[in-house]
Amino acid sequence: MWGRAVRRRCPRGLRRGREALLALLALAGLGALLRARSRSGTVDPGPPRTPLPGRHEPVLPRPPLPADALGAHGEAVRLQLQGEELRLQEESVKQHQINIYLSDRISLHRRLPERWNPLCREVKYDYDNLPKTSVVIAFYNEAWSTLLRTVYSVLETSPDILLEEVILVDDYSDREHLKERLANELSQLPKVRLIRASRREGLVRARLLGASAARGEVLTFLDCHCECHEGWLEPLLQRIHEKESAVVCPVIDVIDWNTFEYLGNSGEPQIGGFDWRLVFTWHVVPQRERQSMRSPIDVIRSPTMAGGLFAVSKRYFDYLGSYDTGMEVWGGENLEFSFRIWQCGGTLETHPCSHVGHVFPKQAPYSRSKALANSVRAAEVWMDEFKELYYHRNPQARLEPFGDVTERKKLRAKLQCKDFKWFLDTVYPELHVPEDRPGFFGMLQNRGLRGYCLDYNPPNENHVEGHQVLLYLCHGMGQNQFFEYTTRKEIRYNTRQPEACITVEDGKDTLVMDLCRETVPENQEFILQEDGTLVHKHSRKCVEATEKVLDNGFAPYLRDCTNSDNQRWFFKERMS
Ligand code: LR7
Ligand code: MN
Repeated sequence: MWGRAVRRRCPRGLRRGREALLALLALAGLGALLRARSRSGTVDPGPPRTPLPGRHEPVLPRPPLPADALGAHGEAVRLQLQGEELRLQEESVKQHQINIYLSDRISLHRRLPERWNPLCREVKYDYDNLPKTSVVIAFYNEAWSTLLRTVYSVLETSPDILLEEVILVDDYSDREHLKERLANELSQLPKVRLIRASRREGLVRARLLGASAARGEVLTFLDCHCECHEGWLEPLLQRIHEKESAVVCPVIDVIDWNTFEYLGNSGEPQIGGFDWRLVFTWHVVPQRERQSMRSPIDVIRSPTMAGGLFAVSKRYFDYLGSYDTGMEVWGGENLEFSFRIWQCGGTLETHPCSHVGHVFPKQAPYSRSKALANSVRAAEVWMDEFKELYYHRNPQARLEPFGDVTERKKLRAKLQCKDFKWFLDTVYPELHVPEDRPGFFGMLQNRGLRGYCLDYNPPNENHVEGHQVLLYLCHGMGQNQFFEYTTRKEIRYNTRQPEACITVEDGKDTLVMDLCRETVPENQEFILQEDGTLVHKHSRKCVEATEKVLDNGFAPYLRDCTNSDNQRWFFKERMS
């Protein structure tokens, strides 16, 4: 069974039960910090750890940290602040969407706790034969401590023998601390180079600037707010050594934007997918993939990647056409590259033994409006007729100017890449492919309550089911008002993953969402008649637009069939 995507953008209420305990711990940590300061000079290398057997020395050793350094082992920190300090913390969150006030107080050399499958410890690597890598990190206006922590973590976890260099690409940042001060700081570090863009390039062209300067055989891309786990690099390089056309991602662990807690997990990693709005999604590993793995620490094939963290042979990257340089700022390049890898003969994989933490910001710290045009470019070049499914669910996309993609189409022809149908059938068979029959998808409008459409707005992006379906003024933008009536007689809400179907629980009269099933349960079956009457098969009642109980909005309810216009519905693809 294709399981539910797990929410990565750290949910606020996720660990509410532990809140009190954590607050206490943070208090204790602060107290301890004060004590540590007064006992000046006390240092402690942290909890004893057996070194990884047979591993090579990193570029830089980790300096010992004060015994009570904040968050030194990836635990959550909550500073108890007041007045000016509290204001500064809030300001840092406003500016970076990350609690940089706290980050600045956490060591740049902290060591994350071991959170991988214990089998990973035992793996022996073929160091003498592994290719060397250039680590490329593009950044735009990143805070000092998150950027430097990324750099140090690479140097302190990557075996010297495998790391060619770290290339930082400044994508035309305008913050003062990233100018001379950064150049000076980095010039003290071994193997680190700094390249600056002369205008804002966006992450695609910024990464390519780095790639073109790279001397390593393998390119390893990272975001600029990452922390590498011990042993993260070997598995990536080993895999590319075995198979040059493998593009390999580490497991991306969450670092909380507010507490800097490392939420690494030694369980089975998740793989990437997408929904028909072309939004990236996470999934549990499907059974078929698990069965083909030779061990729990074998690579896991993944239909798509999140985008920021992966290793690829430089030669293979160039062969594949590197990136689409017509993509601006942020977004879309991850799906475009994923489709291209698979369709043009490569494989995209996640290695369970390679873990890298990533700070997921509270919300986007800069405008991401270019993502739409970027996604359209990906759809136009790689999705064939399936791009229509995307346009149906995102009508704005059809109007978006996306520039010229002839070169990319030529590349696809030159490499004789497979079509999107092959990709869906072979690489991502779990994704439901909508039928989108004319007249049976889009907004579901009511005839009596004019201008109102079925609308579903789940409070949590990755927990699609469970809430009531309502009625709002039709907006024609797809998304929450997009439904598909299938030949199986379901009303599917399939802009998101996992897909949800409208259902009515026994004895109830409200329409709610539940997961769609392999065989359609009776309470998810609706008959849309030619006159627009929408009959719930199990209860034999009609869906009627009515005023919402206990509220002044509107919602659909099951009522005895009366032939009124409020019981008639019709699909409309767009406003007109
Ligand atoms: O104009 C820009 N120039 C840049 O150099 C915009 C961004 N960047 C840099 C930026 O400083 C960062 O280092 O590019 C990197 C990625 O930008 P983020 O961190 O703002 O992106 P993100 O982590 O929110 O987004 C994910 O999706 C993006 C789609 O374009 C990229 O592929 C990111 O690399 C990717 N991040 C990850 O995969 C980490 C895990 C996130 C998830 C899921
Ligand atoms: Mn990022």
